[in-house]
Amino acid sequence: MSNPGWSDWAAVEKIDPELADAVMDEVHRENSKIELIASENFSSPAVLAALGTPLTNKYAEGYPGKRYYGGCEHVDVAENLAIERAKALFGADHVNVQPHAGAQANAAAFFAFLKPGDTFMGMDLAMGGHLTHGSRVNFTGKLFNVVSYGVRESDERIDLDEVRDIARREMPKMIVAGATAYSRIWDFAAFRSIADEVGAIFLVDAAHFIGLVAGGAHPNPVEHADVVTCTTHKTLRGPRGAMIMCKEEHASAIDKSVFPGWQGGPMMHSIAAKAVAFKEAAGEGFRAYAQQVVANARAMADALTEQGLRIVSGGTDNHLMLVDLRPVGLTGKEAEARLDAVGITVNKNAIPYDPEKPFIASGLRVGTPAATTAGMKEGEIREVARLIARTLKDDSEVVRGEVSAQVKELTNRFRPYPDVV
Ligand code: DSN
Repeated sequence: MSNPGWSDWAAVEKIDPELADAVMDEVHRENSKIELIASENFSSPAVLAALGTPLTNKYAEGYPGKRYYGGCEHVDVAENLAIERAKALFGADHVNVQPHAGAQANAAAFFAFLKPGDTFMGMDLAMGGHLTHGSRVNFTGKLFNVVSYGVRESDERIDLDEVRDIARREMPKMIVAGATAYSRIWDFAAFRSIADEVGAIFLVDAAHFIGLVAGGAHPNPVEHADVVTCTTHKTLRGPRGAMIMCKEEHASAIDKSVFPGWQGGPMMHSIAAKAVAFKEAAGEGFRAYAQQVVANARAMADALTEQGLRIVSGGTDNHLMLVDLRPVGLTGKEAEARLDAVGITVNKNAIPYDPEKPFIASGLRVGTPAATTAGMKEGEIREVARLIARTLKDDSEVVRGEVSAQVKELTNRFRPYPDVV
């Protein structure tokens, strides 16, 4: 069956032209701008096709073989494929593929081990952590007693002695490693030994770098942590969603915490698309992709440094970097808007010890997963870095025009959906 009736874009255009326009405008935006938001990527046609299937129709509360609804025999196959593929890809004892998003995965994982009022330790949002690692405005900061670690001011890297000192003093029940804006490799073994010393559960939020793990371009946290949460749509290039991997001894607590603890019916269409993404990630092409993401990030960091910008911690080991804009006298907010105007998409981001408020910020976060999917290699990435630097240093109309033209030339050659014109 090559052209199933449900996958009919023309029907959307006919029934809802307003919505169809918005979707196509977004596809054109993705095709015509250079995408450098570190948490974004372009999923494959196979992942997109699996998302748009009638599996969205099915209620399947529970788990394969133990559902609260009839008629689950086929969605059971889809969920088991996703589970078994993720287990093989990451060497996990147990995988739950139902979390709708990273924050829900973290909520379920936290509540598998913590009660309100318990102490946990995570990386400060202002230093690169995630909202769900204990920010005051997030449920984690409201319900738990949070103790945070950051990075050293001198080299902007995690100080494991400080992490150990805080852990010994505060005796957290859980220690969380992982971030949204940290460009260095985590020493998972050291975190594991600190967690063991104080009797804490060790959780790694691998949302950002999990695709690099799948492609062999980053150490695997599953070998060290009790629990690993991650999203499936960032470096892993799957559908928007998440999953939790854990040691067998925690399997029942994690499953119960996801359902019925935090979620109702799983999104079976999304789980099917996760299965497709895991199959893609197990292939040789994905290994090459992951290595290229890291090579491109290094090329970007080096080229931006040559242009006089400062990269936080002096460089990157993964798919992203933080750029300190103070040498060019711009805030993150100004730089984000200026780059957007020439067709380069990034996000403003606080840098460690940032004097600005987060909504203004002194930095930009720059990542290479999406541009690498679009086909860019080191040569093009260095060219993009030069365009970024030129735009940040000179706000003239002439420069804006020249850079926009060069962006257009690049996106004509490197775009995620070349068949859409
Ligand atoms: N919002 C994601 C990011 O941009 O890193 C994390 O959840």
